Amino acid sequence: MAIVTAQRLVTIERHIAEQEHLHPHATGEFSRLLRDLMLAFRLIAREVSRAGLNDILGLTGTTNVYGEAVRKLDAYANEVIIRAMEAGGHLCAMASEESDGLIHLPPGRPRGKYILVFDPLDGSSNIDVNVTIGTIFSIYRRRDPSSTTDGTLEDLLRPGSEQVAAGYVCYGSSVTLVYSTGNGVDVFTYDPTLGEFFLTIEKLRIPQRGKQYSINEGNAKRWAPELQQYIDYLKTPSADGQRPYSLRYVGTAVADVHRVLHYGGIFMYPADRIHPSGKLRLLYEVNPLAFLVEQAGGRASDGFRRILDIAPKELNQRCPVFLGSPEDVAEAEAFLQRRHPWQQYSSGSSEPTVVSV
Ligand code: AHM
Ligand code: MG
Repeated sequence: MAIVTAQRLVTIERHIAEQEHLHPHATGEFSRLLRDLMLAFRLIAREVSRAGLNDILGLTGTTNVYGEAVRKLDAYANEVIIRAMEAGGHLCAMASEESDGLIHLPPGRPRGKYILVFDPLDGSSNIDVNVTIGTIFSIYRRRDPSSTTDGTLEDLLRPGSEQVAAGYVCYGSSVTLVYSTGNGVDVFTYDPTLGEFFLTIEKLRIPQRGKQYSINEGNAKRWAPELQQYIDYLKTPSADGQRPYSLRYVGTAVADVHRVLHYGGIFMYPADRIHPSGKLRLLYEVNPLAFLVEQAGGRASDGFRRILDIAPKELNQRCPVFLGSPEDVAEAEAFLQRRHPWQQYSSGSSEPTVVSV
């Protein structure tokens, strides 16, 4: 089945303008914010595609051919987003996984009503080996929209259900932008020769169930027994052919979730004995990805509750993650909460047998 569903030739600019017209009272501020963000993504995409060349082109000294200081790619991405967004007048606050605390906006510029939270380059361990990495972003409206002062920490510490938009850019075999303003999920593919993102999938829907699971299985010995049992279940062949599932794990959340959004299945970064809240950060990574998954018809949970309902207490808070096809995530929850009928059976044999008690 062809993945591309868009029938119209629509650039991201036109798409943003069309969305704005759906809201007769829109001031254009949100659209301008998105356009500034797209510029930052274009700049990062350009640099990511040249990542491996820095050494041989002699760009790892103090300055590059343009006379600019050369930075590590994640620091570069962080700086580009801050520079593209800080003076636009649309934001009152920003926070990044790469920066400590709130990012201060320059003095003497107007403050807008939006807040931007981002992970500039997700999948840092994959940067140097040409494996897919991503940028994740999330946009909130400030608590008091009439205020003209800097946003505060309280403006940022909000449940993910209050996001007005979220998305990511996936720097893979092509560059893809996936985003939602709460009206479904649209996918754009970047043409580097034109510098344009074109709509390639309109209103992406995640399959109800998949056949792939995604988790760092190297941590298995540290997991709760309920999770070990769930993964064991996924690997046990079933009579209907639905199982065993295949394992896919890139180690870049953006890439793993991107695949799950298209093919279905489940992505997990659970708690374990060493990491009681998992590894991924609620504000920077988990909430935007959870928002997209729900907008595509999927489910996002920490194993016991809906992720988008969690009220964060601090910027760097971590959160266990189970997200993807609704049936798969509901099944994982049933295992973790000891509600799954299979738990009455022993694991380890291809045909479940009743455990004797
Ligand atoms: P990062 O923000 O330092 O890149 O870490 C987050 C990444 C996620 O993209 C990915 O899902 C996870 O770390 C992989 O972690 P692990 O190597 O423990 O499997
Ligand atoms: Mg990250």
